[in-house]
Amino acid sequence: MPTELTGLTELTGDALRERIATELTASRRRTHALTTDVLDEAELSAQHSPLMSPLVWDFAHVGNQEELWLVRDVGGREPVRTDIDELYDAFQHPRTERPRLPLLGVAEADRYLGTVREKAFDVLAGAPLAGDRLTDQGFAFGMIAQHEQQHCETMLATHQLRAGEPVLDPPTAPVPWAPLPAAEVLIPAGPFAMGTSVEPWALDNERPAHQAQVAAFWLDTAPVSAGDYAAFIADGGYHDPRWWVAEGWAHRQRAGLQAPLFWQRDGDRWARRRFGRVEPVPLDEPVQHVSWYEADAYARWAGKRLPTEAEWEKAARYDPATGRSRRYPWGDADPTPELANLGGARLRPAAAGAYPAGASPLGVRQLIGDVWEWTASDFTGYPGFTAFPYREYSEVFFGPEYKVLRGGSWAADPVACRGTFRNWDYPVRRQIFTGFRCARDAAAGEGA
Ligand code: AVJ
Ligand code: FE
Repeated sequence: MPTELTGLTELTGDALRERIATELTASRRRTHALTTDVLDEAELSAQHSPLMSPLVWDFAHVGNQEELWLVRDVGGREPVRTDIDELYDAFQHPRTERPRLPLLGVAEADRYLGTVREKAFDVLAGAPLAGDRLTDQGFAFGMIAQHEQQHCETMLATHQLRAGEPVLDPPTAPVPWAPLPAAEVLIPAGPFAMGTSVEPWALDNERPAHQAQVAAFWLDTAPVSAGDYAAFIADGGYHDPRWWVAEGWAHRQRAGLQAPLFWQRDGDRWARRRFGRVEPVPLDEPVQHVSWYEADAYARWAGKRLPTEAEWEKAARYDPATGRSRRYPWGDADPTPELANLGGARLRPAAAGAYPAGASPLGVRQLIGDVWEWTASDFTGYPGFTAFPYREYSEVFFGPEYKVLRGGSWAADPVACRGTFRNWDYPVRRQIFTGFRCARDAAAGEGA
């Protein structure tokens, strides 16, 4: 029977409280860096795309979720204010409607976030860190830190859609890189432990650990590059219905898709707009801003297919030497800047082939960080799934309308990214930081 990780060191007591405080503080620093530090009231209140909320909505929403779960639920404290709960409930108002809501102004929202945070820290000082699912190892605090970081990634997608002068400045320090030993890696057949029952801050849809079976398959060593994707375009890929599933072809025609979002022709080359600057598309970088339909069409053109979610996770976590599933491709240790491109500062993926130290035991690179990877799978609950702590985090999205994305992008924070983490979106979506890699069946006798 395949097993899950055992190498995790559990934090307890003051060390855990300190870790929680660090994560909460880091997420708030990032929230401010994407809002009040760089944009004025008008820009923060504007809707930069009908797909996105005004940034002031995300800003107050993260504070409201913190109030609901940490101040009221875990802390049992008096509400800070209940009159705004409805405004910041994502299920009450679709994103298109949010700019017309009587939202808090920036200064008032900032004060609200500060008041809630002060109370949350007060709750943290005395909260039980064990006893039930919400308190065990500080789960609710971990959930709220992840929630804020997830909204920071969403806010970066809004920044990318925003027209106007650039306001974000990335560092340019080089990243570790080494040539790929081979273009594909053979993943052997057999069962492995998928999902988790022991990762303290894993969300409901990652649970429980269960045995999954995959046949032997080949997986691309690195995500598909912009250069490879440009070859698909040059070969007429957007004009050949053979490569597209029926709904994808209909969508490609209706939406007039010609290339990834943010790409434009520049003579015989491709340029892209990235956070307000136009630059040549770096051909060695993983392609970004493609829909599931485009990824699926590319894979068929290449004589391949998208990996299933189980295939992706086996490639990312399975250690053939021990039979154990790891937390990350490189092992059980938390991500570092040498292992993966996470955290959002770089504003771009690293070249395909980067982070050799972050490779999986079988040698697959960049499974964590750089780009979210579309998988072939619909978003569903694992066997034994129970919604926790609220159905609207995951369960209401289960079904065939959503495709699963894995691995986290350069914009995902380490606290919201791990080998078991599952993201999902509609197959037409391209504003998120998404790419993909391809898989293909192994021949009889290969990897058996
Ligand atoms: C997991 C990224 C799909 O943004 O809709 C944020 C995360 N859930 N607030 C989303 C989330 C509630 C979610 N995704
Ligand atoms: Fe949210």
